Amino acid sequence: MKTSKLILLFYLFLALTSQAITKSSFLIQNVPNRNIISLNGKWNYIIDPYETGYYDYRYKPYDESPNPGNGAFYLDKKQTDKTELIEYSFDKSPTLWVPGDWNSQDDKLLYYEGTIWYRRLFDYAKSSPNNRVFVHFGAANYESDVYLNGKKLGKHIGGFTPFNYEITNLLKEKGNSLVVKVDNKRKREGVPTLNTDWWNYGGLTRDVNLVEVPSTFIQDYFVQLKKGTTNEIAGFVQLNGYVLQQTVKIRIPELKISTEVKTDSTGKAIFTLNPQKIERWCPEDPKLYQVEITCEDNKVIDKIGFRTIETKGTDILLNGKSIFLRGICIHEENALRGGRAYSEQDAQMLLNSAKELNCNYVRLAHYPHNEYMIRKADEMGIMVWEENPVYWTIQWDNPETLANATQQLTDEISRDKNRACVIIWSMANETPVSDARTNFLKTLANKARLLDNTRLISAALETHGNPANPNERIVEDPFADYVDIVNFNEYVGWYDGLPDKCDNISWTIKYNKPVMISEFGAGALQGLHGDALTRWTEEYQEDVYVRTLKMLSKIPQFRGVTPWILYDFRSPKRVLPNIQDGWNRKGVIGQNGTKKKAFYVLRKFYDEMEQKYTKK
Ligand code: GCB
Repeated sequence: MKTSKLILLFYLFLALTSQAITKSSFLIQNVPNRNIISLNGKWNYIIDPYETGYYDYRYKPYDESPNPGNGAFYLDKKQTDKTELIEYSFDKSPTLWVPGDWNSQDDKLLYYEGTIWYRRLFDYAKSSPNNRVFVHFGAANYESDVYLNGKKLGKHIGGFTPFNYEITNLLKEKGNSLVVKVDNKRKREGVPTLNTDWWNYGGLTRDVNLVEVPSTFIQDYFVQLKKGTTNEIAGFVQLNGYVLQQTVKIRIPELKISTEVKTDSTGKAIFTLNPQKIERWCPEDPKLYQVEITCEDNKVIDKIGFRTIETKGTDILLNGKSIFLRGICIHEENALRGGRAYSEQDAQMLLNSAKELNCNYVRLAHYPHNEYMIRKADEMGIMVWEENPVYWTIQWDNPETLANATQQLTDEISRDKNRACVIIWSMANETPVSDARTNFLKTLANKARLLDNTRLISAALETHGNPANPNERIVEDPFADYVDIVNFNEYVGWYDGLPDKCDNISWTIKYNKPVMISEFGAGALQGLHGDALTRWTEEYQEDVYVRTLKMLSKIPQFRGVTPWILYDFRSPKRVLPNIQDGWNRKGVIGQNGTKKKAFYVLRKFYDEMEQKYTKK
């Protein structure tokens, strides 16, 4: 093609993308390994509980008005003329650290639920004039409106998934103003909804990066073992840009294997690789291979592990071998800091604690955690359950709520589909049985299977009793028919009777599937001691652990457990003075990092289970 034609095409493409600029319709895969400039650091902020910077006095959003005037905060207006009325100033406002929740950074924001405006100024020189630039947010809780240099880039809903916008045409070399309105008000129709048992941390809670890519670039790819095979690597590559039909090369140097495929008119190509012998990823040897994907102007490198995960009858098979999942639930929180976990160090700390328990598995509750967690787990050989924030009572009949939950699930899978450690996509937690609920969850499960058929589907279900037999617990939920592993939460000994009740419980579980217990536990204030019948003592919690593990071990299909929870965590629902003080105390490790007695009970149990399963 002649250069002049190419240039024409390029400008045509630019015109098209600038029109579509308010849509964040796709995610860029593997941002950490791209050409990125971090926008982490101090951002000016304005607390705006009445959303004065967003709505005019008739409550019309400024960004729907052709002449927003001086009130719209996103315009980031400066007082240059002393007669002009401007009632805000980012320049004179304090700063918050990004990434990070706002609640733990300033006492007066601890309970704040509402809007805060963030602004960050930056200069940017592209390394090549034809390159494209995106701004990428790891997550912002819950709703965010993003503006660059006074123009709206888009709105994102959902507190735990990434989003990006192209800013190529708005970017200046000097003095860019990136403004984000973040609103963490809980909403009835939201996902999650009004009621949760965790802290509603607001803000730009994860990394913010500028990503520079060539005009046509490798936007996405999927590289995993093909379902049902042990040595066939299969997947797709997706290009984005103006020359969509290209030759793409996929190479795994250590396996001495590569292939070349042609992308179609939509920029997509599927491929397979048949290496002679793959060292498969497993907790004992979390082997990751360097994978290189190259198109004309772009090369992306990732580290990817290959393993199979499937169920057979009541067994869970990792690489064909029956396993027991020695797990623990984790919230995305650093208890020592009392705030959202967001860094590689936080991930390392949390997963180290799980390793100390001799875990080979973690349940990342109750929403997608940051990417550091997943990548660390991949490196450390810890299998992962990821969860969509469909928690307790969602508006099952609201199509917008379903669309929202589906989008969050899609983005979670999109981000983490290349991580071998992820073995389970969980659709929901403790949702009340009804037709509307089951249809909602079925739609999600179908979507997850469509996007990724290489992993297992589950959900944390509930149990019910038998009026005729107080010692019988029944697991019977129509959604259990649609999952690969039956998981349920139970609190015998804490919400349901005293610890010795565990000794007499019998479980009725009719499914011929592996069974895991996604939660059990009891509250204990670290350092509070007494007899085993005194609530909130470490001894009470210890007793619940001893008896529960005995009780669960009698279930023939028992293949794993994730007690609730690794660390104490903040929850505004937990108000008991001198005991809870705003913290859920079910951690096996306290708020100060000290292990409780139950920690050692669990550790011992896991050592025994490891022995038992290595002998198998
Ligand atoms: C549950 C929930 C979890 C709570 C926990 C508790 O069943 O799934 O989010 O924090 O119980 O402590 O009551």
